[in-house]
Parts: sequence; structure tokens; C-alpha cells
Amino acid sequence: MSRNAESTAFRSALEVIRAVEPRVADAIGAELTDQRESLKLIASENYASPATLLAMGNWFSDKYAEGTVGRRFYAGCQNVDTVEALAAEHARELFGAAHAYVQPHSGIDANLVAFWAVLADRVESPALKKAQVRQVNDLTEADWFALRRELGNQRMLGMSLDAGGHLTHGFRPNISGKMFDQRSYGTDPATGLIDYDRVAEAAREFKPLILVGGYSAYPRKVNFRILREIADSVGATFMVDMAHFAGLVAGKVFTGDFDPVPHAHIVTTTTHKSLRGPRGGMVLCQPELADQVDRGCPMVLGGPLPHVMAAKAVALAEARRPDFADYAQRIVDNAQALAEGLLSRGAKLVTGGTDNHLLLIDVSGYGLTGRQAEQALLDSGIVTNRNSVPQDPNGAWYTSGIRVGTPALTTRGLGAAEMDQTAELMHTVLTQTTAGANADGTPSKAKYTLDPALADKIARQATDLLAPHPLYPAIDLA
Ligand code: DSN
Repeated sequence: MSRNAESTAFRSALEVIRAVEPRVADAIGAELTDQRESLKLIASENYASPATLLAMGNWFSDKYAEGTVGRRFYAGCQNVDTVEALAAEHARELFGAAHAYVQPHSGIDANLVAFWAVLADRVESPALKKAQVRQVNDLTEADWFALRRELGNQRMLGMSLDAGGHLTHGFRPNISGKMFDQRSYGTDPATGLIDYDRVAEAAREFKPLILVGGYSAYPRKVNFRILREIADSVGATFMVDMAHFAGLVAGKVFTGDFDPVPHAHIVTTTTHKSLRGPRGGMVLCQPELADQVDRGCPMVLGGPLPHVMAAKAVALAEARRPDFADYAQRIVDNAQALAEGLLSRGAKLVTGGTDNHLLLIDVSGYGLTGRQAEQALLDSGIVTNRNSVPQDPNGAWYTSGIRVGTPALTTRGLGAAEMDQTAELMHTVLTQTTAGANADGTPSKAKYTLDPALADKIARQATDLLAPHPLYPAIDLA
């Protein structure tokens, strides 16, 4: 394919959009410019390929396709069947999974589908059994009442939010925290690492129906074999949310005990983080859960997004190519180089480093909150997000941490030398930013001072660092 084809495709698309609502075309163009010019270190973001992006912009978006391949509630789904089956096949092959469900629209949706599947599979409920085998109209009011009562308050054990767990693993801001009786396991205060003996102890005491592994802000490998043994010892279903590190599993950087797929009963993921696909979700599971997982829509999900499933098929095909394994390894190499660069300049990292795609900087060492650090870095063209650190005294809004990740910069082709330069830029910003005060003189958790001239200089240096690694080099919108 000629490099010109990508440019022509996006230019033509924008021309068509501009004829209807030029401000949308302008915003799309501006987004490309912003992404090209900033040092994107958000651990959960990436840059999908032009083929993946283009697979989403078409008439598949116009099609309803509730149900599953070959069993739809709408006529005319033969082409949707083709792309959904392809995406599922690529997912099964890539991850060595028995079953793949590619309809979830996001990671939250994928987790809700998984929770439903486990509840339906595991909860001892005569009413639920009736609901599964009969037409729903046959259930009495008493059956429905019993079903609601029996499904509620089931137990879930997952990683605590401040240790790096995710909201959807039973925390209050998400519906999982309202449906489930949740308890969490944290990390060892001295090392920042998961203490598997403590997890086993919590599981023995709490006897969860679901043990959840996985994280959105834990910078280390997780031993899923041990977590599965713990789940088995208390009769729990073992679920892993691998949204953050799916690319490292796909690229065979995480294998054996660190690959969740052979160990978990059910695995959820997003497709747009380290996996580098379109914005969406996916569930992989063992055969006994497949039937319940496939009920995801309409049980939990709105109608599937066929255009996104088409893009998932494209991205998963890309992830099956040999060069994806090289990409996945470079993500980790870059994260370790960035960690090294920060540590050598005196930064404090949770767990003292990383063995995945992300690191968590404890910015209290710079006298800043996460919010102050995030904004000062943003002023300087460095895009990160604030994040709690274990036992965070500043709570989840202001936080004491900055989470950074390397999947996006690795896609652009940056390597270890540039990671060291990135560490230097970040260190300069963080050491030159001072915390501000409120009107009454008390310390502010949000205000800060950073010389705007320095911020501009760093932003220019960030752009220079990126210049040899253009984003979407074949695409010229001018
Ligand atoms: N929002 C994602 C992240 O940034 O980790 C997870 O939901």
C-alpha cells in the first residue's frame, strides 16, 4: 500500500466532514496536531494504526446487531457476523483463549459482562435457575423478588484502589461497589508489592465468590498462578482485568505465571491501551462461562458497535504479527529506562521501579500533590495523569502520585535515550514547580507556581525530542 493512500484517506474524510460541519473537521485536525506535539505519557493511551482508525469510519456504524454471530435479533447481519467472527478468532488465537466475546464497548462494560456471567454461573438461586430455562413470563413476582435478593450482596475480593486496583473491581463510584459486598487486598507498605500470603489470608476470611486480579496503576508483574491457587482454595471464580497489560500478554512479554489467560476462569480487557486497537472492550473465558458471556448484549450491553468490532479485527490481526512482540518488549524496556532516568535524578517511585509498561512517581518528594504535578507537566507539554499512591494522604482527587506509561511513545519509535531525556524534562519541571497557598495562607493542594518561560522552553524541548519520530508520518493533512 502506498504511504499516500493514508494521507488521501484522511484528507478526503476531513473534506467530506468539513462540508457539513467545519468545526468538527477542524477539531479532528487540531487533535492530530496536539497529539503530534505533546509527550504522551498516559499509561492507558496509545496510537491506533491508520487501518484500525479507518475501519471505524463506515456504514457498519448504521447496523443493529443484538445477539451473537448467526443468532441475531435483527435481519441482515451477515457482514457484521463476518467481522465479529474474525475479531473473536484473532482474539482466541492471539491469547490462546477458549472463547472470546468482542462486543463490549469499554472496559467497564467488559467487567459488567464478566460479573453477570459469574453471578449467573455461580449463585445458588432457584429463581435464577428458573429464569435461565423458562420464558421470563412464567416467573412469578415472588421469583423475581427472590432473584434480586439472591444476586445482590455477593462477595468480591479485589486489589485496593490506592494500591492500583480499578474502580470497577467493587468500588463505590462504580456500580460494582453497590452490587457487591467488596473487600480489598493492598500491597506491602514496605515494598509496595502484592503480598500473596495476605491475599490468601483475606480470601480465607472473606470467602469471596469472585477473586479479581489486575490493576490500572501497579507497576509490577502479578503472579496469576498463585492467585488462581488462592481462588481455588476458597472456591472463588478467578477473574483478571488485563486492560492495562493486554499488549504485554499479546506480545508474549508476560508468559507462564504472568499470563492471566491460562490461569483465570475469565479475563477482561480493553482493546485501546497497550494492545493498540480501537476504543473498546473484550472478554475471554473458559468454555463453561461462554454461554453466559455471550448474553452480554442485551443483558448488560447496548447494541454492539459493528464498526468498532471491525476495527478490533484489524488491530488483533496486527497484534498477531511478529513485530508486535518486539513492540511489546520495547514498551517494557522504555518503561525501565524511564524509571532508571527518574531514579538516578532522585525521584521516588512506588516499588522502586517497574516491570511492566507503567511507573508511579510519588511526587510528595517534590513537595507537590499529584494534581499540581500533573498540571505543571501539562503546561510543559508533558501529558500524564495524577494517581493515588498506596496509603495516599491526599485522597483520590488531589493524590500524591503521577502515573506514566510508555505504550504511546514506544509506538512513535522513541527508545532508551529519549526516555532518559524525558526523565530530565520531567525532573526539571517537578523540581522547579512550587506548591501554592490558599487566600488564608494554608497550603493549597491545587495551586502551584512554575515560571511560564521555563514551561515553554520544556514544551519546545519535548517537541524537539519527538521530531525525529513523527506520529503518523504518512499522513499530511495540509
Ligand atoms: N481509564 C483507564 C486508565 O486510565 O487506567 C482505566 O479505566
